[in-house]
Parts: sequence; structure tokens; C-alpha cells
Amino acid sequence: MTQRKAQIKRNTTETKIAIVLNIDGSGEREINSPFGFLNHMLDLFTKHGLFDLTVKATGDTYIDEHHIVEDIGIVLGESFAKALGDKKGISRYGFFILPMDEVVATVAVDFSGRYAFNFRCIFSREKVGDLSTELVYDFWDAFAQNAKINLFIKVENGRNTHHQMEAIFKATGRAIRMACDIDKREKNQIPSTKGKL
Ligand SMILES: [Mn+2]
Repeated sequence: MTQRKAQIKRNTTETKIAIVLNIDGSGEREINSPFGFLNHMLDLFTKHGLFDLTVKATGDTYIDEHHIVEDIGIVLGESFAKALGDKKGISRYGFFILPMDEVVATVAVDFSGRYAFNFRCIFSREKVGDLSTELVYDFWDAFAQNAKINLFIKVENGRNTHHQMEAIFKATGRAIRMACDIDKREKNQIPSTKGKL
């Protein structure tokens, strides 16, 4: 099996994003964006996904966080699509129900090659640390478009917005890890009757 790694650089007039991803990692990470809370979230995603990930992101912070956050989602999605290649032998589907104190996050994912995104979570706060909570939607939407996956995220309860966001990034890390894991009984086949994903 070829190594499931990707290295992507994307430079625009708004942002400069460089990502190195190893799907079969051990949770090694170096997350470097201008937003401490986003770094914390990507830290959790990587650790619970057992990926190895390096993110270097800079850009137009004088405007706001939007471009950088969305563009990291784009490049991270592209990195998973590139690292998985033809997706031979993967489990394809992943799901996780993750409790985080008073919060429960449910995530389901299908590496189908098609984009679909469903996000059900209401944040009571506009910002946590230096990250606008509305951008959690834009981050995962951009990720799903560029990874070409169906992604479903639902958060129930939630007195504490920090807990809600932690639950989302941890549960998504675990669900994507499950979907990318090799299915021992189907390791030389594309998990689709179409023979292509
Ligand atoms: Mn935390």
C-alpha cells in the first residue's frame, strides 16, 4: 500500500496555507495559524484522528478570521482526498458519538467522492477565544467540498460553547479515522459496487 500522505501549498492574495498530512500517523502535530482557538481545535482533531499533521497558515488577519479559517478547511480537505488516492481498501464510512461533559456530538461521514454537508449546532456565543463560532460551519463545509465527502455533524445540548466545539473536532477526527482505516476483509478493493469513488 502506498503511503497515505499529502503535502499541499496554496497561496492567494488573501492567505498562504501549507499542509503536510499523514493519515496513518500517531497524532504528531504542529499547528500554526494566527488563531489560538483554531490551533487548539486542530490539535484535538489530529490527536483523536491519530493523523500526523503540520499546518502553517498566514494571511489577512487585519480583515478577520474568515479567509484563513475557510482556506485551511479547503487545503485540509484537498490533503485527505490526495492522500487517499483511489481509496482502495478503506472502510469508507465512519461515525462517532462523542460525549464531552454535558455535550453530545454525533458525526457521520462517507468518503463517497460526492459533496454533501449537514450541520446542526446552535452556538450561544459569537466567539470563543479568537475564533468566531459561525466559522465552524464554513471550516467543515469547505473541508467536505474539497475532500469530496458526505459529512453530517449534529450537537445536542451544550451549555458551554467551548465544550460544543471540542466535541465537534474530536468526534470528526474519530469518525474520519474510522472511514480512512483499512478494511481487512476488503483491503484490495474499492468499497463501491461502481468500482470507483
Ligand atoms: Mn479545550
